[in-house]
Amino acid sequence: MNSPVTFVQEGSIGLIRIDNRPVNAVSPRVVAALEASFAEFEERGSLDALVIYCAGRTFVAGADIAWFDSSDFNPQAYNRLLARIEASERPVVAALHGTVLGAGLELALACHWRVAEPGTKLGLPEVKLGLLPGSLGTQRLPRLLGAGAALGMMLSGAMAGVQQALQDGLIDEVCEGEARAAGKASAQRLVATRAALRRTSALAAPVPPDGGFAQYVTDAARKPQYPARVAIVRCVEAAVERSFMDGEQVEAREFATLLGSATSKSLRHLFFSEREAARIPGLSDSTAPQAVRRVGIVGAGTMGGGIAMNFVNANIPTVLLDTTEAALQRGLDLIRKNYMASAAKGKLTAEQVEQRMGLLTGALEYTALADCDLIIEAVFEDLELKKQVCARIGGVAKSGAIIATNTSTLDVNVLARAAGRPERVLGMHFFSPANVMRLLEVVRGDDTAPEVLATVMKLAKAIGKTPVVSGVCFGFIGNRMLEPYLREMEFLLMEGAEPKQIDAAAEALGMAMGPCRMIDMAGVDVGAKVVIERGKAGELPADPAYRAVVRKLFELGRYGQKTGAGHYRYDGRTPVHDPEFSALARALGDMHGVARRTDISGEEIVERLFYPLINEGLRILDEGIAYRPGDIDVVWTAGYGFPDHCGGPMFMAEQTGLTKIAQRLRHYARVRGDAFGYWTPSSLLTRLAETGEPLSKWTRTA
Ligand code: T1G
Repeated sequence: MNSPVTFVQEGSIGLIRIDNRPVNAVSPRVVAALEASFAEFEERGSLDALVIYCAGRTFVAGADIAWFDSSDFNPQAYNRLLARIEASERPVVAALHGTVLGAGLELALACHWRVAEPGTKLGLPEVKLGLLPGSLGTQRLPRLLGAGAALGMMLSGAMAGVQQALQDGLIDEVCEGEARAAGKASAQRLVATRAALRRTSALAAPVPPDGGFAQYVTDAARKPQYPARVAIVRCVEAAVERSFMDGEQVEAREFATLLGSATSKSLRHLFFSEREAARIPGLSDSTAPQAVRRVGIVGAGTMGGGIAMNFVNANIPTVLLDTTEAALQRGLDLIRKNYMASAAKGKLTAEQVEQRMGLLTGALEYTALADCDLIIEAVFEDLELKKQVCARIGGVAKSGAIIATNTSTLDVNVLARAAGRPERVLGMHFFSPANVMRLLEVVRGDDTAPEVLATVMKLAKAIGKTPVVSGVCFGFIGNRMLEPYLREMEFLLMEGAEPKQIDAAAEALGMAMGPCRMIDMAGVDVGAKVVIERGKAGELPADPAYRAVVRKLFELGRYGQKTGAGHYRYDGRTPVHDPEFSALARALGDMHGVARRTDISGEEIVERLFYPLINEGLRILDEGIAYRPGDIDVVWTAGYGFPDHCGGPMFMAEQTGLTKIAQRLRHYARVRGDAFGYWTPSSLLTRLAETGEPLSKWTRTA
């Protein structure tokens, strides 16, 4: 196997080339090979300088995240090598391109000169993994930028462009051509001018942030589930107040603690799960995604408009169709209004607004869709209407076009058949607001062709979405797991728990919003209609108490925020306890024979909300609706506000212990009865609990 690092000499300049695709991540092999190459430079005393550069798409984009979970992970060898590079008596130049991140930027900081290609981005994003820069970034960056700017960069994990980096002193030069050649020229110039070597670790003690660190610590401590933030502040404090060597000890200690933290393990799990979710099992490499140069959206409502914005933002010409001039104009006006709001916040320029609006074409006739490569229907959630729309799209779409439905509850196979070409049809379930929410459930129909799936998965990433493939079932992955979550919320309400108590328990776990507030915000009517339709279709448990609360609220016109009352009364958007609702919930409980209780604990609420949700997720895996547990975790963290510091419901289930979850489900079956199977452990849960096989290693065999 070729070495990931090679050394060559060109004239009096040594060059070290790192080539560890895809992103030149630092692994044990890279460290060892880098050490050997640097030793070769050190031994060749005749050389005047050294350039370190990377092959492929980017300079080192960080340490290999997978390495952190191995027993031999230790950044100390890499850190010692960085110290040797910095201590070199001859100039060492970092020649940068792509995304210079984490251990990659830390390598550059140990060099004496940094030259970057235009378009290069630089950052220390470790905080997004629940970590901190563990190769002296917390000590060198403040010495280069000052503590305030360094804290800004490390606490946000944001990347800086080359102009910002040049202005801040993070890099020394932006080159015209390739970094490698520019690096050599810079090295020759440093030698020719006998420039003094700037060792970052020896720079003057960095300036503390205005007002010191107290406010940074206060702000960072606001989210105790993310301990890396306080740790970063502590390390920068050490960089300001103590010697480099002392600061190095502080960083090493804080890094080691974070590496073993639940939060970091969760965030690292999600990092790989999001990328794994984009891979479709069994799809041969020869299945080439097709080009999507023009998109059509049918339905200019809130969803259709939001969906259209995703494509326009990605510079893809988009046709937005509705059946009346008024509806179409409303849709176009709403899109413009959204862009103007972004411009008002400085996120877009006026020119960019016009450029995006210029990519949008309004249409009233389906024939306007004839040259679209992808056509998405986003009309009202009604089966007959969607079938008609799919049929009309199928009647005009060019051969090879992909047809997608944005349905969140209807059977994609039925709509695929209505389109007349089921192999070209799949679901693209966007989440509202569609131009904001990252998650996209890509629903593969029974007949969806592999290249259609591959095309949409690739397109999803191009428009900044996080795609997850789901099979066809009610609610796909997310909404299907939401059902038992909301079912138990309602039973708890009928037993006497208050909305605030339930929401507080869910939010204490880390949910962005408790279930009662979430339903009030999404609209009680939206959920109620689905429950009523499913009831009519005989798809609900034969339990008259099932989702009795949402149906009653709908009947009373209490739709939530939009009508000023739902589970709460609303003062604007502020939820206020509403005794009327409490009385209503208790009356429903009495009517359905639900025993009233006053001993409902937060722990019980969490178990009853999340264990049935997890149980349903295991059914979804067992049925092949989702490919992997990590896919389900991505759905819930990217689309439902599940706390990423818990890694997602499946990751949390593994940390909790499947045996315990199975036991608690059986406990509730005993104390609450299980006439409708609400508490029956799924067969996969039972199997894994019995065998002890880790969920994270589970793959579907059948
Ligand atoms: N380790 C391992 N694999 C990585 C990786 C990494 N750091 N970064 C990317 N990959 C893989 C990724 O899994 C995918 O693999 C492929 O590269 C393309 O990635 C000691 C402790 C660089 C901006 O946090 O932000 O250094 O799926 O699909 O959208 O202080 O990847 O193809 O098999 O994301 O163009 C710090 C994480 C680490 C950067 C490219 N660095 N990566 O985005 O492609 S901790 C990071 C990213 C550290 C030191 C500390 C992005 C990217 P596959 P991709 P992309």
